[in-house]
Amino acid sequence: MRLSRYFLPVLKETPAEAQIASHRLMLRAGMIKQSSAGIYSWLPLGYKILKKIENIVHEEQVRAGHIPMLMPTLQSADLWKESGRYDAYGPEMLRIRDRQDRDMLYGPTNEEMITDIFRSYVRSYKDLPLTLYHIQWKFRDEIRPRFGVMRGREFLMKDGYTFDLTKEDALHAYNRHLVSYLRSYERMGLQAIPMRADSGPIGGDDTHEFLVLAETGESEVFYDSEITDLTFGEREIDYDSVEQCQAVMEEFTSRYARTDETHDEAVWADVPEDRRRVARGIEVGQIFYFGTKYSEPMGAVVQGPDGKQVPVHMGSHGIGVSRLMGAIIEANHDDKGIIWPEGVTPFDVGIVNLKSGDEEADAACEALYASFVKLGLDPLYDDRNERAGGKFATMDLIGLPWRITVGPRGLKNGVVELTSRRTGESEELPPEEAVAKIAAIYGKQ
Ligand code: P5A
Repeated sequence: MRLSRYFLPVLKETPAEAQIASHRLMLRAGMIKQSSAGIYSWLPLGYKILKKIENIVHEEQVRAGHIPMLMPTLQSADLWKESGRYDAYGPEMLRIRDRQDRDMLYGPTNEEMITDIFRSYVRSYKDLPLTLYHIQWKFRDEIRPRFGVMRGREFLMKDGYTFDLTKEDALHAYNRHLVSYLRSYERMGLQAIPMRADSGPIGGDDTHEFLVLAETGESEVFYDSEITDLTFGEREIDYDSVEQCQAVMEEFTSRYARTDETHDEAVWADVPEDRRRVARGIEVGQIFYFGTKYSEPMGAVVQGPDGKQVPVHMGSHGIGVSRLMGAIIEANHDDKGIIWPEGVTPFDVGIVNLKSGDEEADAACEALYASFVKLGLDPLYDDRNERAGGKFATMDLIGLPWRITVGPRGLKNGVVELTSRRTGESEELPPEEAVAKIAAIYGKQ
């Protein structure tokens, strides 16, 4: 993309309404525009990153054997009356009446709708296990929407639903989700710690939230510092293996890590004092096992091996896709702007032309641009007729991990400058070598 042809409405001033860095930076970098409280338009740059995050989530869900689909945003109230949650959900639910006077709602989650789909088609235990998921907009009329996309009213969620014959199988599905979530967050450059949590309006006994540590997080968390040494890394996991998924689950959840809702002073006292940490965190996902809470009242039953009809054991598992963007920025920024991890960067590399209009500089930039495109990479070329300072400020603000600076002086010596956004370190090298280096970073040799 050439910046002169893109739509990147960056703001020079710091927006007064934004209280935390990620919100400020998303507005300044022209990624989002508020349309009403807690509801945002995703401008091209923000949209591009949202799609990247979504894509990682999709890839990791499919890798775990889960099946993508899409349910509507608007739901009939009837299903929620069946499960008993229509009244229980309270004022967070946006209730709508259509022209036929039917009660509708904008879905805050989809347990009821998926249970209805399941009961319409699945009859036998032989069709289990089954995990269906979608990535769809949700609406929750939050009393205090704030911090930009972090606590929105309309937000994008990945929600997956598991159907199993037994509790044991459902707990394997739970563990499988935990593994797939650890992988997903790490690919986004985040450490998200599973913590024992409260199940709130979704229900059930077993639930973990995934928290990214950040001073601006809304949740207070208590954890054993040993937990932050754990990484999932490059391990290959067989998602069908109960033992392997359970081993990961145990490794990542055996140490003390809880949100304030489940914090227990008596158990906390057993953690060695020098390892006790109290901090704040951003909840970027939550997994639930709730047994037959929905399948029983809604009649989601299958014929078991003994011929008897039994309600299925269910779980639901969510990732806050749009919230993740805020969380990634909270964990990756400095006073100049955002620093995208390579896994979610909107463009792979920025090209800054120090002297647009200079024949040699223009030609060198074009050649770099063409080389990247040929390699299947996605460069952003700042070809605008602006002063160098402004171009650097924009690049730093939008936070591409790598920048190549091209100017007449360097070109005389046959070199361009390659700069890491994260470390600020630069090196001069011939253009082909800069391209090779970037290609290697993104695995595109
Ligand atoms: C799990 C999937 C559920 O709704 N039902 C389907 C279960 N869980 S949850 O914890 O309530 O939400 C899942 C994740 O969605 C994000 N989230 C939000 N993001 C932005 N703005 C909001 N107002 C908001 N509310 C929830 C969180 O990341 C949460 O973990």
